[in-house]
Amino acid sequence: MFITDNYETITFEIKNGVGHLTINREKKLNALNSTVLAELKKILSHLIEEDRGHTVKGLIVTGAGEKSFIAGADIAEMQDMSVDEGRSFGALGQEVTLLFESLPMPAIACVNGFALGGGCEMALACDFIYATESAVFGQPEVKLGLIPGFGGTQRLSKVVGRNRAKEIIYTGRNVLADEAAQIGLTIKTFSTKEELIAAAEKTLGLVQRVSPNAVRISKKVMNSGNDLTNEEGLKQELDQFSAIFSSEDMKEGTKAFVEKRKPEFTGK
Ligand code: CO8
Repeated sequence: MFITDNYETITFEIKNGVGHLTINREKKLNALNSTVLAELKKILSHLIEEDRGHTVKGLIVTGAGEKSFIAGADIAEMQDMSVDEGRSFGALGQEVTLLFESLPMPAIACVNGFALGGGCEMALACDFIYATESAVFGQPEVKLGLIPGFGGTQRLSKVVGRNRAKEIIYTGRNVLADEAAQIGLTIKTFSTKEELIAAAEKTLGLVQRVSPNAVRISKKVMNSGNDLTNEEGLKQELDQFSAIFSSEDMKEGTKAFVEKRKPEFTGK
């Protein structure tokens, strides 16, 4: 039985093999407080350690309502934190971003409205971002006397380039949907939230036709290669490329091609 139960601040449902994970604090524009982060940690850990891609073949991450994906970490909760409490809060947020990257299946951030601060950082931890024309990205932490604490100082540079990331972080300015697409922060833009979700479902439907094992290993090599030199990354690719020759999916995929039939992948 899959855990879809008893969350206070998130919802999780599975449709056609795709998990729909929604941050559900609409009145607070889905701001990330400790409860949201703890619940995200719980569901993501379950997907990694228990489900392991058996039931959930892809993940769509959204915010409840029409106005906001996630408007950042909860400022009201942060305002009275001590140094130690700030560290624990930052560590929990970072842990959640690492869990997104460790998922065995692709995760698409579907951004409708505000993706500010910790919201932009959660989207950056997903595999890629689809957005609506109403999307507003930004790292406004400096306006609060803070810095990005859920990975923004590291991941934003890797997606849009270091100097552009510096300009965005030093000014705290908004990045609207057109610019986000132009700088590669998002890869597709849609008019409505319905179209956005339908497109993400379609993409994850395509992913379900290929080898889950090959997708999982591609994700692992691409994510870890991001932090390696070219030479180290290529070595890791070669190690995984050769190891995959012992997989059932590789035997089935190549055999099916030669026999001119559709492959039946098991994910092993
Ligand atoms: N935290 C807490 N509450 C929030 C947040 C937030 N980030 N964003 C919105 N809300 C609440 C508002 O307080 C308001 O609550 P209430 O109705 O009870 O007064 C409700 O959501 C609706 O918001 P607004 O009335 O402000 O809606 P507007 O449409 O007028 O404005 C904005 C929308 C522009 C998005 C505005 O709400 C805003 O500026 N929000 C804050 C954006 C921001 O600065 N985000 C970054 C936060 S810092 C961060 O994310 C750091 C991450 C790393 C932390 C590491 C810690 C160690």
